[in-house]
Amino acid sequence: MFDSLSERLTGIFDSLTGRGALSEKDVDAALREIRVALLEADVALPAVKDFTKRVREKAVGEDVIRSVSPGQQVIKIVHDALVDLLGGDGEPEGLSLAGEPPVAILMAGLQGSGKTTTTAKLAKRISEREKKKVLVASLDTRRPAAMEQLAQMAEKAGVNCLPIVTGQSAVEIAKRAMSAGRLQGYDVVILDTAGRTSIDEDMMAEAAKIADVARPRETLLVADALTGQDAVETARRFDERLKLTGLILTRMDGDSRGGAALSMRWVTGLPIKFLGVSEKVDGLDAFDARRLAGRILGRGDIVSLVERAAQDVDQEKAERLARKMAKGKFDLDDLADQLGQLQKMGGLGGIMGFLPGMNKQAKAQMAAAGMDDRMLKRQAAIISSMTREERAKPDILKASRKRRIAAGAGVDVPDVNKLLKMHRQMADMMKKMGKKGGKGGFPGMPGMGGGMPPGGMPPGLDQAAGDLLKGNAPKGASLPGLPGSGSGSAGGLPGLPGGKPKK
Ligand SMILES: Nc1nc2c(ncn2[C@@H]2O[C@H](COP(=O)(O)OP(=O)(O)O)[C@@H](O)[C@H]2O)c(=O)[nH]1
Ligand SMILES: [Mg+2]
Repeated sequence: MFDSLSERLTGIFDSLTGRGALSEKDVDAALREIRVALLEADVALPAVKDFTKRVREKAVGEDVIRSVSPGQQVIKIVHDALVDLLGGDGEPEGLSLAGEPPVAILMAGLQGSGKTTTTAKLAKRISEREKKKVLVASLDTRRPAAMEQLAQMAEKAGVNCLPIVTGQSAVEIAKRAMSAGRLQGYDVVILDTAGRTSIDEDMMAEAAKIADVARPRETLLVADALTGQDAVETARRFDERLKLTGLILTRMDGDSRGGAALSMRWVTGLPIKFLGVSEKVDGLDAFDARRLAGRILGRGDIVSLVERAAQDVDQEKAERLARKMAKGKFDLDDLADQLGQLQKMGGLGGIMGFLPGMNKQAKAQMAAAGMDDRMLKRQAAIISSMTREERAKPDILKASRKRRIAAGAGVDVPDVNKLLKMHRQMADMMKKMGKKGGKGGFPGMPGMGGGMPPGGMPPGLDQAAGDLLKGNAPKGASLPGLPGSGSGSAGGLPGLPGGKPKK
C-alpha cells in the first residue's frame, strides 16, 4: 500500500535531512516534489494544493529555522499535516449504534466497491466485539447472485441473513428487514445495497428512498482504495444525496496508490472508519490516521521512535554498559540487554517500519535472510539457556555445553555458534572503539552519544541492528535505508552491506 508515494517522499526527505537550516527555498523545493508525488498517487488536485499550503505555512517559520535538525522538523510537520488531513490523532471514530434497536446501517457505493463483503465483515465485527445481535439484508435486486453472495458471507461471519423473497423491490426489502429486526429482537440491521458501475440518478434515488424507510444511524460509503481521481467525484455525489456518516476504503491490501483515502477524506470531511484488508470476513481494520500517515511517508514516525527509544533505554544500564565497553568488555548479558531493548521497541518489524527506505523489497530481503522477530527471540532464548558463568565468559563454551544450551533453547548447535560469532564481532568492535578513546560519543550504544545524529538512528539501535544483520544477510543482499550507518560512525558498521543509505 502506498509504496510509490512513500518511496517518493522518502527520497525527498533524504535530501533535506541533515542540512543545517531550511530556507524558504528549500521548503518550496521539497513541496514541489511532495506535490508531484501526491498527484502521481492520484490525490485530487484541490486536496494536494490545500495540503501543501498547510505544510508550507508551518515549515517556513521560526520553529524550523531554530530547530536543531530542520529536515527532521519538516518530516514531522508533513507527517502531522497528513495525520490531520486523515482525521487527526485521537481515538478512531467507531460506529454509533446507540438508540432504540434495531439500529440500521446503510451501505452505499459503486458496484464492485466491496459493499457486500464489507457488510459481512462489519456484521461479524459488531456481533463479536460489541456483542450485538446483527441481521444483514441484501437489497441488491439487480444482480441475480448478489443475495446469495451475502447469505453465504453472512454464514461465514456467523450472523443471520434476512431470508430471500424473490420479486420484492429494494425498498420493500428494506421495510421487511427493519420489521424483522424489530420483531426478532435484533440490535443492528445492516442493509447492503445494489451499486451501479457509475453514479446515476436511479441509484441515488433508490438509495435515498431506502434511507427514508430505514432511517439509518450510519450511512457508510464503501469505496475501492484503487480508485484514483474519480474518488473525489464519487464521494461528493454520494455525500450530497445521502447524508453519509463515514467512509470505508476497501482493498487496502492491494496495490493501492493511496490517493483515494486522502482525497475522499478531504472532500467530504467524513471520518474514514475502517479499512478493508482482505477478501475474508475478518479482513477489516479500524482506521488509524497516524499509522496510515506513517505508511504514506514511508519513514514512519521517526519522531515517536526517538521518543520511544528515549523512554525505553534504561539510563543506568546504559551507563554501566558504557563503562564496561570503555574497558573493552561486552559480555553475553550485555548482548541480551541489547536484544531485549530491540524487542521492547517493537521488535525488528516495528523498528524497520519506522525507518526510511524500508520498502517492500528490503523487507522481503530481510525476511529471506531470516531477519525477523523469531530470530530475536531465539537469540534471547539461547543466552538465557546459559549459566551465569557462561554468559560472562563465553570462551568456556565447548561442544558439550553448546549442545546443552541448544537443547535448552530449542535450537541447533549452529544457531548457538552463530550467536557466539555475532557476539565476538560486536565485542571486538567495541574493544577497538574503546581503544580509540575519545569521550564515548560514537554512535551505537545507548546513552553514549546523547541524542540522535541528524538522520541517524536512535543510539543503540544502529549498532545492534547492524550487528544483527551481520552474518545473517545473504551475500549481495543490500539493506537500503538503515540510517546512521553512513559516514558518521567511527569504525563503521561492518555488518551493513552497502553502509550508506540508498538514495
Ligand atoms: N483484496 C480485497 N478484496 C476485496 C476487499 N473487499 C472486497 N473485495 C473483493 O472485491 C470484490 C467485489 O466485492 P463485493 O463485496 O461483491 O462488492 P459490491 O459489488 O460492492 O457488493 C469481491 O471479489 C471481493 O472479494 C478487500 O478489502 N480486499
Ligand atoms: Mg454487492
